[in-house]
Amino acid sequence: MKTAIQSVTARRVWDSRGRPTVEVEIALAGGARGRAIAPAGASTGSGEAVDLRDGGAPQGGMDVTKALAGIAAEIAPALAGLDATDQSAVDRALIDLDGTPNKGRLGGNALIASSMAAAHAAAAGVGLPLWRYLAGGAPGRVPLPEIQIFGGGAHAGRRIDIQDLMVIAVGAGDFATALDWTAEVYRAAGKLLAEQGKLAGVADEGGFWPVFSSNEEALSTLVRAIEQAGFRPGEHVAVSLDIAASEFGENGRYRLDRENRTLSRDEMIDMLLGWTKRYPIVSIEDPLAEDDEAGLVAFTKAAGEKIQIIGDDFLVTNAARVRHAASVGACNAVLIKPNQAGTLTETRAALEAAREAGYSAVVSARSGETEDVTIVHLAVGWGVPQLRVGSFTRSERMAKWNEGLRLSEALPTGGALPPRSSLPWGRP
Ligand code: 2PG
Ligand code: MG
Repeated sequence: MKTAIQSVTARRVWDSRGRPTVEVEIALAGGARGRAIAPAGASTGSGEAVDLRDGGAPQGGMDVTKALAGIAAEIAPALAGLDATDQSAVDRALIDLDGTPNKGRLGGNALIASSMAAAHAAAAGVGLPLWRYLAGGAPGRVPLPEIQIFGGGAHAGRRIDIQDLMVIAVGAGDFATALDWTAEVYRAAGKLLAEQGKLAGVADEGGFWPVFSSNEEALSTLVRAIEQAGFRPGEHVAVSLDIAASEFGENGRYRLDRENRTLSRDEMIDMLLGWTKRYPIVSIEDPLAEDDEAGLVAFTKAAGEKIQIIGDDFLVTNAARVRHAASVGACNAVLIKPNQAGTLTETRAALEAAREAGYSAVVSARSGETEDVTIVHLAVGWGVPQLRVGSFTRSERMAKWNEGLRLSEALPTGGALPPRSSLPWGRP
């Protein structure tokens, strides 16, 4: 069988934070090869698959030699001979071999790189680009980009409490235009900050790291940047936030260091609802902490008709969690991060659970990334309507946007974005 796995090899490569990570390369009997690199989060949910890192002093404890050793000693022999086109069999073998609920024994990093490399090899083995292989006959479609302009939280020295201030070019008709508009907003934002003397650096995902005195100042500056770039806020370009509230909230209390105050759950919800009234916000991710289901339910009840409410730390790309969230009415969209799940099969299951629940979905990169563009193919092949990969600078981010441009040329639908009516803010 040409698509039987012949060899699995791993190498240590480096991510966008200069930390070691895992690359897996799989060769098939017929000669086809595929490879993939594990990304890494910094503001992680407690329920996600955990990476296997060496600990100790070298590389700040982040080295991956144990993960590589596990691939050579256990994963390679277990996958040998399996049909790479049978993704669920490959992933089942990985899950069984690891044997832990959080994939901590062999490492989520070892598992996701292996799982994605198998998909790349399988696609090459049957002579298809990855997106088309994953689409399985469906037409595929480019996703609407969600792009970071300002970074904060754990990705920017906690200079502001909230983690990501992003834009979505809701008025753009095609992928390339969405990127053009975002580039203009990014440039305008940088100019504004420089004029105000507030430009402190660049956050982990490439967005500006500003010196703001409050979280809301970041929001109003972003809206001004949209205007100065020549767009109508909310109509052409809208605002999207990742609050990443698990980073500063626990037991229904939310500590805003920047503003030197602590909010109750209800005060946190009121603050966010106030923002949604004053600013053209179409989407908010992790508005409350992962341990605050009651808060997420209350916020979804109050704002879910109008805006997209994404569960990241709360849902961790887990189908069972998505089903539970739908049963209690928490969130209305799921972030899809393959390395939170640990295998492509489980990632896909979370997406299917979202579809069954009527939830929207956003494929997302991590704050630690590489040149690997697998997630763009997942979004296109699986028909996920939105894609988020950080800012509009730095090549680990631009590699994904540029791949989206290439796929726009290859797709039957070209660069056409999902119809507005299929997105949460376009529903009647
Ligand atoms: C998030 C991600 C991406 P990290 O919180 O959504 O911004 O961050 O990869 O650090 O978890
Ligand atoms: Mg998040």
